[in-house]
Amino acid sequence: MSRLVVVSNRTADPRKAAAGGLAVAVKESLQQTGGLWFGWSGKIHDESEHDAGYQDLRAQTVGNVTLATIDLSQRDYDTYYLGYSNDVLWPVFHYRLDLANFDVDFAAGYRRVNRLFAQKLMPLLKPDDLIWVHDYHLIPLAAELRAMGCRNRIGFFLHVPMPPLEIMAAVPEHEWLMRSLFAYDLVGFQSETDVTHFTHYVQSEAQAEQLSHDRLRAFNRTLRIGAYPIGIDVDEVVNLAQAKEGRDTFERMREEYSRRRLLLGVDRLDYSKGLPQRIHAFRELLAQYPENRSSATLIQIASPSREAVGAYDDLRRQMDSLCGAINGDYGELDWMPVRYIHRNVARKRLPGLYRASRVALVTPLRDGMNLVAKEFVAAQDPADPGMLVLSRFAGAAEQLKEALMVNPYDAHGTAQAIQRALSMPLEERIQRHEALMSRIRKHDVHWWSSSFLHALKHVEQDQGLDHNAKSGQSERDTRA
Ligand code: GDG
Repeated sequence: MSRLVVVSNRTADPRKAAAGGLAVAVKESLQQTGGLWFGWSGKIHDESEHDAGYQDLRAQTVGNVTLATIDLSQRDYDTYYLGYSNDVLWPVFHYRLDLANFDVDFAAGYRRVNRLFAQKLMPLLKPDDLIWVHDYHLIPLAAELRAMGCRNRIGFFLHVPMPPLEIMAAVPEHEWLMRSLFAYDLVGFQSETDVTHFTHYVQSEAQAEQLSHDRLRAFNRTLRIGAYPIGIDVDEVVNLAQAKEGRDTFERMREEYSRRRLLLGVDRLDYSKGLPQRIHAFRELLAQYPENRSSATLIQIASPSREAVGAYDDLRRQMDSLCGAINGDYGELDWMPVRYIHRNVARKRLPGLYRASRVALVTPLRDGMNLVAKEFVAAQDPADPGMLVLSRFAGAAEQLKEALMVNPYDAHGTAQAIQRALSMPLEERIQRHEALMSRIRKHDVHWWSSSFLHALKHVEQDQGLDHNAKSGQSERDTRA
């Protein structure tokens, strides 16, 4: 059996409780075959880049998995990570051109670190390794590896949305980025909408030929594409909801809110998640349906994220002010409409909190998938389930049709849906929950990684690798 090599911006220790979907999925697939997980250590080398050894690879073996990491210099961190990844690609891929900061130094840093990753990874590879690269930080990695002679099967999964052509084309390096994807053998997206956007882009901009529903030919290469919606580890969430910490949290919340109806939001504090719009919608609920005053409470957990990027600071201030205003305007001596928690909550406590909530508000303005929506459904009591209010702009909306779907920009319509969720009869809640749960179970995280890896193993490898490697190289040299 081929060894699996996973490459992502950051790695995680397989012995520790996983922090989220990617870590769970990667850990499990790596442990099955044994493998290598390569990425940035999370450490910044603050000395001069010319100091010997700062880019040395550190390897640590845990069971049958090797974690191999490198540090980044301050300049690489500023340009590749904060700059191009999180100040260009993240906003653009979430349709926020207004927040993108197109700086040529960022693009150069992004190329430099992708090349560095390839240089450090290349000597570790064996000929029949299967390589799986994750997310927007590493789009050009396969092209860099091919330029160094790598002929392995390489797959790529994009966790964030693929924007439409008109948005993608605003990135100065869009052609290079999209061409780089053709150095992979398989590119996976979260949703059919993402696949459609990518197909439309390469057909219009690169005269790609669609050979079949999942094969595209352009830049002298054939690429397999597909939608592989990421799932969750359902049993893990169900078990955590029933374990001690889960039950304690559930009971404490039910007691604390015995006279109230609890609504819940759990997100990283990120502008893609639609948090200010959610507070507006909740305010609208209190205005339109006064029976919720003194009765409905929204707990909004917003875990700190990317605080070194300016747009996140603005969002933090905006949330502080919106939550302060709604509590000031509507709060009573014994009731506050919003409990806003700008801290991380322990993973073991989340399922109990999900289960104690009547309604979850998962209303991103744009999201690749959104795992919180699936976790909330999995944690519910099937005999008395809470209801999911879901943005039509989350990737999860393609699968979770029985949620109450909303347009998060429409505060009035969202408030109506929240009211409907709060007053939904038990029978309807049970029916919707059953349908949602069966879909979440069928397409869980194990299905996700095994179906992607199965497709990658069986993809017919294109023979045009050398040509692609050369064209990738010359393009890079002229632009670097
Ligand atoms: C990207 C894409 C895609 C949240 N707050 C806390 C906490 N969380 C956990 C949740 C969930 C995870 O973090 C968040 O996952 P999402 O899918 O909602 O969002 P992103 O982080 O933006 O992830 C996204 C995902 O990649 C996977 O492909 O779905 O679209 O943007 O698991 O439970 N966990 C803990 N404390 C918190 O306060 N412990």
